[in-house]
Amino acid sequence: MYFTEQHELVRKLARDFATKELTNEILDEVEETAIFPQEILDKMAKAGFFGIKTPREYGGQGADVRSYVLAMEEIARVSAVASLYVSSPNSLAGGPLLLAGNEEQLEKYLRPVVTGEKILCFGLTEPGAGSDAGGMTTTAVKDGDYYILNGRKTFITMAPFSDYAIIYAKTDMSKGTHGISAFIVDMKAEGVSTGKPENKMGIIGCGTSDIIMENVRVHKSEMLGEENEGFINAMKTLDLGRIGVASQGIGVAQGALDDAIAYAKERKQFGRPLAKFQAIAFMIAEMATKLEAAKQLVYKAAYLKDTNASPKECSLAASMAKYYATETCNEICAKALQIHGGYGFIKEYKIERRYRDCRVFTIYEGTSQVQQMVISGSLLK
Ligand code: COS
Repeated sequence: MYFTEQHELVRKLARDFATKELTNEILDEVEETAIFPQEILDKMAKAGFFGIKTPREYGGQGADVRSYVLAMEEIARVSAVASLYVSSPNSLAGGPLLLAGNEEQLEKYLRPVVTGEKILCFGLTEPGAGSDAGGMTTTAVKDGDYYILNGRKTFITMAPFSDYAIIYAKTDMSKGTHGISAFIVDMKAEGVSTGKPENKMGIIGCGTSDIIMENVRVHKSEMLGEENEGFINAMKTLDLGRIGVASQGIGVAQGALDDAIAYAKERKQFGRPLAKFQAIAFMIAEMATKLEAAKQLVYKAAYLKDTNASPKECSLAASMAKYYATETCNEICAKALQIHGGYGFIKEYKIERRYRDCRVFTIYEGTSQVQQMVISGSLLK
């Protein structure tokens, strides 16, 4: 309903890429080593996955949000961690630049992100400011043509190997969310360091760490957008980011449902396949129905963005999509694992990894409770 033939071609391209390149052997190795192969990243860049929505003038594909959603869904269906490498350049790295970057910044930072030559991470969260993003304490104090940044960002995806970070910092402590600005910080600049990569439950193969800034001098030309407009930049970025996480949710859930159906047809107990037991068949019916509902929410949110619906409508739809798709994904993965019985609990079966990977979907880029705040806030104004 929401897609054209062109969109279906994008889906096919992403599905073919995922099934051909993201083999079980490679994904098992990623789990063991916690390193994602550069060779696959190079192929992803070449296939255009890092700039799906980026305009062609900056090296991207110039496609729309629905194309992004379909690519994310198909890649996440095979590997959640691989889909994170697609979402980052399109969303949390590319998003703030496309929203507020000037021509020079777009050439310098966006183009190499799209080609895969550089990695840029998104530094919003702090140890004391997670859901309350506006409560950040990182400061940027003006000193001539420079700003001096001090503070600590936490849980930053890709920080351990990023070339640059978009850092949100307070430029006016008295103005709350209206006193926050965005800066592009060189991760090799004096005073920047990263914490140790976190030992995570899932999404293994994409490092996450703190970014620590001690008297880091950032030239005023590296400010992204206007002074004190950073919070709005972060929120608008997350409006798209949340559609990306929702797409990961429907992709991983589809993979889990596929696994559950295959296993239920093959595994025999009491002399017949599990699929012949109504308890299992009805579980599968419920999983499939909820997944379809989640997909419709995600596709609608993308469609609204593509058709320039009002920012409020887009924001509401993105939060509903993320909330429902990621909660549903967790439910579907738990049920798919249950259908696998004891085999679901061992690493040999893919469902074990999907179950761990999707746990973060209801947490990162705004918890389910933050989505409920956005949804209820829009309805109860
Ligand atoms: N688009 C444009 N503007 C937005 C916006 C959006 N999506 N969301 C908020 N704003 C604006 C508001 O309109 C408001 O402007 P005014 O003061 O002029 O009315 C301003 O930003 C502040 O918004 P609000 O008062 O709602 O801010 P809060 O401090 O109450 O925080 C939440 C709102 C909780 C929604 C926000 O802090 C949030 O999203 N937190 C989660 C952060 C997150 O997702 N972290 C994950 C990081 S990436 S892994």
